[in-house]
Amino acid sequence: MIVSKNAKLLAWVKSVEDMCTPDQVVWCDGSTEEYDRLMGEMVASGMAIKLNEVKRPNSFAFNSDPSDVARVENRTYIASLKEEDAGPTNNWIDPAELKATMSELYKGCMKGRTMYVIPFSMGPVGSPIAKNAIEISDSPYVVVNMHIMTRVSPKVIELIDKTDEFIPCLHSVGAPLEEGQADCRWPCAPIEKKYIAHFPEENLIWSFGSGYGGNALLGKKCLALRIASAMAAREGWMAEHMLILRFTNPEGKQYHIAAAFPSACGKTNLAMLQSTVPGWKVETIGDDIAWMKPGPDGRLYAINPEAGFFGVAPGTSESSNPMALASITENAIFTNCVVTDDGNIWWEDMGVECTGGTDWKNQPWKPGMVGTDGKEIKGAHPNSRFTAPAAQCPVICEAWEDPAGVPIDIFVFGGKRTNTMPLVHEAYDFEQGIYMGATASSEPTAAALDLGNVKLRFDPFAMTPFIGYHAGDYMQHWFDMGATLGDKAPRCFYVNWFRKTDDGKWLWPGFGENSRVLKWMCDRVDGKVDARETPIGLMPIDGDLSLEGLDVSAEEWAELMKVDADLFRGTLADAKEYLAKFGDKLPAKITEQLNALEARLG
Ligand code: OXD
Ligand code: MN
Repeated sequence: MIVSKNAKLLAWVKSVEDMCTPDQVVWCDGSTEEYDRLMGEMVASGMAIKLNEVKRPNSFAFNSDPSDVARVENRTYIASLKEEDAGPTNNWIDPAELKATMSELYKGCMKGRTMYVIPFSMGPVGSPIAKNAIEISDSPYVVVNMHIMTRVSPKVIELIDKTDEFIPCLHSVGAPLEEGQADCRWPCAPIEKKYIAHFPEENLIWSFGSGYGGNALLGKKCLALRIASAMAAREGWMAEHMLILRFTNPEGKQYHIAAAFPSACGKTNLAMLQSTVPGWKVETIGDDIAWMKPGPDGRLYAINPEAGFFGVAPGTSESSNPMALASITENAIFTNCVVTDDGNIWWEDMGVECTGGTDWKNQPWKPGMVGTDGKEIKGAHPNSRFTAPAAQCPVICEAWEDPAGVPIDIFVFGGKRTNTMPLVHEAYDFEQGIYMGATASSEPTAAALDLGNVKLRFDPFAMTPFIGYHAGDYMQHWFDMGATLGDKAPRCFYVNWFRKTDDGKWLWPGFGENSRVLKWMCDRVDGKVDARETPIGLMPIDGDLSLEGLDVSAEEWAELMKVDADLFRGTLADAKEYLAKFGDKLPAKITEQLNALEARLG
C-alpha cells in the first residue's frame, strides 16, 4: 500500500477517518489486482453480478436502490461564501452552515465499512493541464468505476507529495453498519439526507448519501465541471460540458470539433459518429467534458479530462451507436440494466432480442410484461449506464491522451426542437456564437408538455446543472475568452437534428448522416463555400450541403432550413424572459446580441 508523505493530505485523511470512523483505511493504487479483488468481494457480497465470461468477458452488473438512480439536482449545492456568487441556476447554502449539517451526517457514517483513499488524475497523469485529486469513499463500487473513468495511480500521490496540491473530494454512501448488521445490496441514505456539496473558493467537494453516477464518481460532474468551471473562470481557461471529436478529410486534413448538447440529444452518438461522407472519418477524443486552454499559438486547445465513458445504455444499438457497443464488449460495468438468463446484458432499444432475465429492480423479467397499473415494465432504468474504458473505443483518436490537447476549429451548440430551429446555422461572429450557446434550448418532453403553456427549457451551453458559480459571470467569461482568442476563436454553429413535419415525421435522418452537416462546417472554415445571410445567421446555399443518396426531398430540405420569423420571435421572447433572471450579471453583450437579432428579424 503506497501512502502519501504529504502532511496536508495525511492530515485531511486522518481528519476524515476520525470523523467517519471506518473499520479500516485502504489507499488505492489503481492496479488490475485491486480491481479484481474488489469485484471479487462485491460478487461474494451479492452487490455485483459477474456476467457470462464468454459473452461479456470481465464484466459486471450492479442494480442500485430504486431511490438512487440519477444525479439529484435539488440536493446539489454551490456553497460559495456569498449567495450572489452561486447565482440563480444553483442551490446555495452558507458554507459554514452546510459544513456543520454535513459534519453531523458524516459523524460515524463509515462504521462497519472500509474507507478507500483514491488518488486520481483528471487528464493524463502529470500533464500541465491535468488536476490531481483524492476521493475518499466508502463505496467499492465507486473505486472500480473511478478506475475506469479517471486515472487512479500511485504516481498521483508522488505528484501530490512533490507539488503539495490536490483537490479533496469526500464521499460516503451514508449508511453505517451497526455491529453484526448485514449490509444491503446498494447502501445509500434517504433523499432528505443526500447532499452533493461544492465549496468553490476552497476547491472542495463533499458528497453524502448517494452511490450513483455523478453524485458519487466525484471526478466527473463535481470536479471536472462544477469546481473546474469556477477555477477556469479565475485562471483564464474553460471547463465545458462538450464532446470532442476529430474529423479528417480524404486528404488527411484534420478538424477538431467541440459540441455542447443538453442530455438526450445524442452527445455520445455524435462523438462516435460513423461518417457517411465518402473519405471523411470521425475519431473520438471525449464524449462528455472538455477542458480548454489557449495554446502558445493563440488557438484554443482541448483535452478530455476523463478516461472512460459513463454512457446512457437504453437506445444504444448497432444502428444508433455501433462504436459504443463495440466499446463495451468486455471489461465493462453495467448499472441498472437487465441481466439476461444467459448471463449477458440488455436494455430497451438495444436492437437485439431478449427472452428474459432479471430487471434493474432485481426481479424476474420478460419483455412485454405489464405491471398492476397495466403499463409495460421496462427492464432497464431509463438512466441505466455502462462504464467502459475510452481506450476500448474502436474509433478512439490517437491524440486522445495528448497532454497538449487538440486545437478546436469549431464549436457546435444545439438542443431538441421539433420546429423553429433549422438543421444548421452559423454565427456571424464569436460573440453571436456565445449568444447562441447562451440561449440553447430544448422543448420539454412529451410527458412534461403543458399544451396551454408550451415553454422552452433553456440550458446555456448545456451547463445549467454544472456551472460552479453565477451563470451571468460564466457567460461573461465566454466573452472574456473570446477577447483573448480574437480571430483565433473557433467558428460557432447551431444545429437541430430533431425537426419534424406538422404530422410528426422526422425531417432529418440524423446519426451518421450528421457528418454531412459537419462537413459543411469544415467547408465554411476553409472558405470553400459561401453562405446565405439570414436574420438568424449564415445558412447553407442549396447544393453545398450534399444530400446525395438521402431520402430527403427538395420540399423537406426547404422545410428543414425554413426560418419562420414569427416562431423565432416567440423563442426570442422566451429567451428574454429566461435571461432576465440573471439581473445585472447578464453581460451587456448578450443584450446587444438579443437586440440585434430582434432588429434583423424585423
Ligand atoms: C451525464 C449527464 O451523465 O450529463 O453525462 O447527466
Ligand atoms: Mn454529461
